[in-house]
Amino acid sequence: MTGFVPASADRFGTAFVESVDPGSGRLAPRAAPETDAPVLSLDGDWRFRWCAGLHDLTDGFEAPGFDASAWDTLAVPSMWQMHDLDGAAPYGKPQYTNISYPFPVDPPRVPDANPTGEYRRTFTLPAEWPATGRTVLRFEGVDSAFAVWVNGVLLGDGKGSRLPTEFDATDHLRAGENTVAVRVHQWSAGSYLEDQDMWWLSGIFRPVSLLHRPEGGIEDVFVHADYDHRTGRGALRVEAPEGARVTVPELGIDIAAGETARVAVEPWTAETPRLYDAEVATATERVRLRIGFRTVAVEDGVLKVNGRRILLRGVNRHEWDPDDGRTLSVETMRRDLEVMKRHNVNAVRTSHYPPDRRFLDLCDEIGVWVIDECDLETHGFDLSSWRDNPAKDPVWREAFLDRMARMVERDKNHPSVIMWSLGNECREGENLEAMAAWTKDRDPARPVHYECDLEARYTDIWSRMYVPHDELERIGRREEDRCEDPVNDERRRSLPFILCEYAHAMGNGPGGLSDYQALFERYPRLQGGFIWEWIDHGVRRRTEDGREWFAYGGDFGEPLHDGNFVADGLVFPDRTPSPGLLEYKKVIEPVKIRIDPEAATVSVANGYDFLDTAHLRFAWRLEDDGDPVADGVLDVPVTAAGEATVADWPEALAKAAASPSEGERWLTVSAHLAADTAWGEAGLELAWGQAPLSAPQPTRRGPLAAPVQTADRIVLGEAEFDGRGRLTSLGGIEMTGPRLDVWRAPTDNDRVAWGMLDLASKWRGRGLALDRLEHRTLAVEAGADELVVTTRLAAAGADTAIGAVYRWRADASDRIWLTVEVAPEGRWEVPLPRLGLRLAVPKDLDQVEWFGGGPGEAYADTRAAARVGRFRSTVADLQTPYVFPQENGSRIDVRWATLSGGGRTLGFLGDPTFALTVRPWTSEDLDEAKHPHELVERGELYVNVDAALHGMGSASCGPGVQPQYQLEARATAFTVGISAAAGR
Ligand code: IPT
Repeated sequence: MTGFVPASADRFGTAFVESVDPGSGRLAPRAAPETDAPVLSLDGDWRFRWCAGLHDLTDGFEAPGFDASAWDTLAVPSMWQMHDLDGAAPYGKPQYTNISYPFPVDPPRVPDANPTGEYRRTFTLPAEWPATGRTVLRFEGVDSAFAVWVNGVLLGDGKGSRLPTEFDATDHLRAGENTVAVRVHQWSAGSYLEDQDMWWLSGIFRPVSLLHRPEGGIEDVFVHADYDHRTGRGALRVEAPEGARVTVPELGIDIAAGETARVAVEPWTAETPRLYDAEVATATERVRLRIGFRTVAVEDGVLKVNGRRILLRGVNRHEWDPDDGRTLSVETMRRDLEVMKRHNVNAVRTSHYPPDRRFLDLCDEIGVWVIDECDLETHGFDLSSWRDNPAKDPVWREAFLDRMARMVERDKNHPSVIMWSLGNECREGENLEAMAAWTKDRDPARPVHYECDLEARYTDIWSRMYVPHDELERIGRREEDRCEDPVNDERRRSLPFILCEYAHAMGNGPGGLSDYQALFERYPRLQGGFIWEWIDHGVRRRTEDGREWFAYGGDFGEPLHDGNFVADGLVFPDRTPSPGLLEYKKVIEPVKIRIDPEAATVSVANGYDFLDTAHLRFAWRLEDDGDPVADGVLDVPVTAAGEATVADWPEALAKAAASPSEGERWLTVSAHLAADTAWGEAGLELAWGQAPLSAPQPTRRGPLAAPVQTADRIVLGEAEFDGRGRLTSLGGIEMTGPRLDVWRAPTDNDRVAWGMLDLASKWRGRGLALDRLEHRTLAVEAGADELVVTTRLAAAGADTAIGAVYRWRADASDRIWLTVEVAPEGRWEVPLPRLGLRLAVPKDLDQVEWFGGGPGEAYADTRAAARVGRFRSTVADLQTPYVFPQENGSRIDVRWATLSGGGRTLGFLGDPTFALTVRPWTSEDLDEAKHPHELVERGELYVNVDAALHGMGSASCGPGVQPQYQLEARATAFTVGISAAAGR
């Protein structure tokens, strides 16, 4: 490491802003553990002035006598662009870009329009503040460059937004009242290193504090707490100032700093986050530590913790709050971890910067594996072929090293941190290699990660993003394409592999998770991955009449933006789980339950890496057509991690299963938390399995009725048709349709495809124009026992078409049966969005009940979480409010469904199943809308009864829909029964 530059008075203004130096006047980075030395928080209201640029600064604002009483007040921590966005937005607005820098790429220069915040506050040094020792001013995070004065004296300046900075304020403090002034610039040379895919926001956004540093105190500690799984013993050694003692009362440890104690311990893992309270003390200071014993190693080509292979069921987590931006409360951090753990997530990559340090305390306590990633991304240089990329320019070397050191030193004592990541998307360069070398030297006990080290020359694990399934399988077999250099090839082939990003959770999807997980479970080399990403970064707004909505790129009038690409998380901006998270939970469930009806057994495979199943309770439930028949508990012998057990059905289950079934019978076995944990309450379901115990019920069909034709209509059983063969009512319920429909409001995965013509554009293209098909009736024929309506669907200008023949029959059950024979004509080179029927029905039929897959939405490649059962919902609750409106809400494998209300019921019966959506708006409305609050309910409900839908895939960033989930356009037929009554 190069040294830290001393402060000098001319280091502010342009020279400072555009300097590649990471800062001046700063103290060396350190862990700064919790201490008994006095601490004074400087969070709260500060005086604030927003300036348009460096030409607009306030002279002398740092002087103690300066009168700032007319200035605004602004909360510290906060981000200034997040203020009053529905009102005057006094400090500018957020801007979102993904890869592009939002300013001309001319490093290290930044625009003249460089919004700057001037902050001031006074504070009173408590009377008991020690007169000896030093006093340090600590900033946990300031975006992006800042200079600091105490009582009018410049202490120094800093860059590196998501990293801590400390200044020594001792010589400039006085007893009683003091003034601290901070000038923060939105743009700086540092911005070139902070091109993460997120909103550009500024300010003192993490806490600020004043720390007393006693003489002979503990400036820093470095805990080395290994675990030897062969002996069950931990080895503890703490680097601390000479003379310090280290005590761990629970373990009877009392050693000097630098000494090693070896004792039997319970190891720390993400599944068993066992922490030991420890203290490191000198005569003048005591610091508190929470120690977790664990050993991370790459052995035999596999990443192991405590001697066992781990499987990362991870998410990429940006820090986001829809009201406050990247300023997060501890409650929000805890909530993130609770929601993750409740959904079986066990790992976080802190994309793409170190999080608020308190988040890592919670990771230690609650238990997740963390890849701690440095605050570094230069992605925007990609757009100019990586010319002048700071990663390979020696001028930037110190800035790179500085960032890494500040992260590693701050976070080195966290057991949850199992890997250091150099950053994201900076391509390759010597500065990255230097970071890796420094890190390995400083902390040899953790592997180094960096995705753009393509031949894994300086990383310890091979990492990629968005790899398609087939290539991943080759990597799993260690049969990947060769590196150019044979030496690199051999080494890389020996490394474990992770997907630091995969399955882009933008909008509806991601599809194909089950298939990824199957590969992770099959090949030891594939150690899992991290979904992109945890949360939609939507900004909460309100309409004038008070309705909530979430803004994305472009909603603030940004001249350059990347639209809703910022909304690609597993939870919505308000942190409610999306269907994607529920799917992920099922796919990564820690135990796999398989029911064998023939053998009358349940097998439980324990997929935890460390935990046995003692913390789980198993339950069974038998249902006929979704109606409860019997339930009970299942005794499953405690099963060790990685082992499987087969349990016989209990007597009560065997007996109930042998009773005659009323309808389709399903057995569900589920695993629940036996007792409360830090993140979930007793009873929380973590895994389940299902099996049918009887075949689907055949539908009853009576003798067929004959169509009766009058002058202007046709009557068939309960159904009435107009002269052109269109159904107008059934059992007195008026309706429009059903008619063949193939359109869906394109999903983000249909729409966005970097560099390729996206599917939605092909669907809309002139050759197909599936969004504007016209229906033409070719013939209406009333036969002896059926009405046959022959039609053709085609769009103006298009030479492709779909032939559709509707065969209507009525049986004695008052049900009408519709079989649609579909025959695409012309050249079809792309899959269909969907294939099904659409009809409009009265608005009051808004209570939906179905027997089939549920409770949530599910599509061909996102269906793991859909279980077979009986579900009820209002139409409103069937909708998934994706931040950008798109196809959503389809229920899969529906055997039957009813829509009721106003004393009437409309029933649909599958042959054998269909997919169902019910909406108060049309697919075209969904397609048109840019935000959910723009959708206006129409006067009727729109029902889609679908034979099939094209899968979701992950093409918004990554591979598209796998072949087995594509909806091929080909000749086919499907049947549905409709009645103005409930039931079968
Ligand atoms: C990848 C980025 O690493 C991540 O930050 C995010 O932008 C993601 O894409 C898409 O949401 S990089 C991409 C070019 C593969």
